[in-house]
Amino acid sequence: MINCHPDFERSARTSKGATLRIGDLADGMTRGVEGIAASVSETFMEPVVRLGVTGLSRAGKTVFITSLVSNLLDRGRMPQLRAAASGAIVSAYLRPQPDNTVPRFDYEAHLAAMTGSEPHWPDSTRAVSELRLSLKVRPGGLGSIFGAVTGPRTIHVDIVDYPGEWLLDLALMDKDYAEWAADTLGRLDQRPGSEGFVAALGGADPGAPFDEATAQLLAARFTEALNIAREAGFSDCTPGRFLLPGEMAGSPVLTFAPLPVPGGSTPRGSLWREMERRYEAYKREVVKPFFRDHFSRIDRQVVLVDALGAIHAGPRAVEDLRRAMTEILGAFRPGRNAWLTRFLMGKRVEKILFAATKADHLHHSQHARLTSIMQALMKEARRRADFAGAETAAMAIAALRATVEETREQRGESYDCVRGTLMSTGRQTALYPGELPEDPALLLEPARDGAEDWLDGDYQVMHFAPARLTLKPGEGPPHIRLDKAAEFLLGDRLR
Ligand SMILES: Nc1nc2c(ncn2[C@@H]2O[C@H](COP(=O)(O)OP(=O)(O)OP(=O)(O)O)[C@@H](O)[C@H]2O)c(=O)[nH]1
Ligand SMILES: [Mg+2]
Repeated sequence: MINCHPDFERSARTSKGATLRIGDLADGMTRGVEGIAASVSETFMEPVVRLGVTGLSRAGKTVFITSLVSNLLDRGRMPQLRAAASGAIVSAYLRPQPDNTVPRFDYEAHLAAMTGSEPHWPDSTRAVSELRLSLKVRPGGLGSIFGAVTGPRTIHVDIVDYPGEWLLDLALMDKDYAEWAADTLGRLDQRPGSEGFVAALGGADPGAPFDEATAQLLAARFTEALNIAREAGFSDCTPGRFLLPGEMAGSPVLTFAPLPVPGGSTPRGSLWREMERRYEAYKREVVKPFFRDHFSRIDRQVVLVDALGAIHAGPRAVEDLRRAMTEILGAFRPGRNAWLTRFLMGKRVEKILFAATKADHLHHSQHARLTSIMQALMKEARRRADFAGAETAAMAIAALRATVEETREQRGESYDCVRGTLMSTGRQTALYPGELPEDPALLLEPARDGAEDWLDGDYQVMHFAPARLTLKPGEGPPHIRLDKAAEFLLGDRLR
């Protein structure tokens, strides 16, 4: 199935209910006022499309946004974006974003990293950020009579980058502390890295009086376990802020861990009760505000998925990814829960693109297979979540193409390789990445059945450095199908 031919240099194995409470009402009212303000500015002024970009950590969000913006500013490599090809987009420029308290997406620094004289991947980003790209569009394109009469209009695209882990936290809203703790503890032995947490659990009595030192030790070991599982390729590593604490690091909302219900009772003042209180505070003070302030305002969404990374990590990681994707896409189901419905006030995401990133790790002859895997993962999610009219699509893309293709002959057989600069050695190397199965079920079924390893072989993880570029005027960085992704996400608003 997924074999790596031994004759080619292998890459380094760096593995890897509905009760309405006063608080809900108040939240809903705040959102209401904001919602009205937003639609007024849209009606009387210039239209705004809010594009959410999410994905689990290292999925490729920063590279995607940087390359998308650069390729919208200089549209020479965007033939599949119809408004770019027809000349309907007259100009594009960056403008100050509307949200004053959200960090600006550091476009210039990320672009300099990717396209400088010593190109390197941008640093990991750990929080929500935003960038406004404004496009002057002539309806109908160049030479259109309509366009000539009405003149170009301006459309603002507000791009919001936020961690997919924060969407996964939505599942916590449906669970009380005892349920969440039981689920999380039940998963520990399926994952690497939980030994330290299990040892700390062994030394703690959930029914004993609360003390801060024990809480901190348990939270630290639990966080460590989540980070190791994430590194090993597991997707659902909630609560999301434990991986990405930002300025909340060390605060009580992030100093809890799952504990078994103590035998008999959960006395007042016990460790268990305080952990329960902090878990509920996390839901109320961390999860809800994100959905109210950011999620509820998104019009279009792209969910980036490092499917190849999970396949490299093995069947358990693929099964975990499948579940995480179902959860993530479940957040977009209208009526997902009562408080979220109130935040949304009838608004819904109009389009959802589910994109496998880093497709430049594969020869194009395998891209259709990667797309099929994404479609199969999305179909799973669809079975559970009716997106109520939202248009959905699955694609395989590379936001920044770091490889070139090369077919090599070896003992009478030809192999479709990719060539690039390996991060580990700094050397130009051609690699045969192995072959994805034509039928995605050959990956998803063993994963679901709990297989530990791929039966027929292995799939090699590879890390290429970005290539040194000499960009011609009017051209953005090289990519694979970024124009098609942009057409799906924004095309209808640019005509
Ligand atoms: N070859 C290749 N690698 C990519 C591409 N996009 C991302 N990567 C790799 O994936 C890594 C993560 O990309 P980022 O864009 O930083 O991912 P992210 O989702 O923003 O990650 P966090 O900020 O840590 O959540 C990069 O450092 C690259 O190694 C791509 O188009 N091609
Ligand atoms: Mg990032």
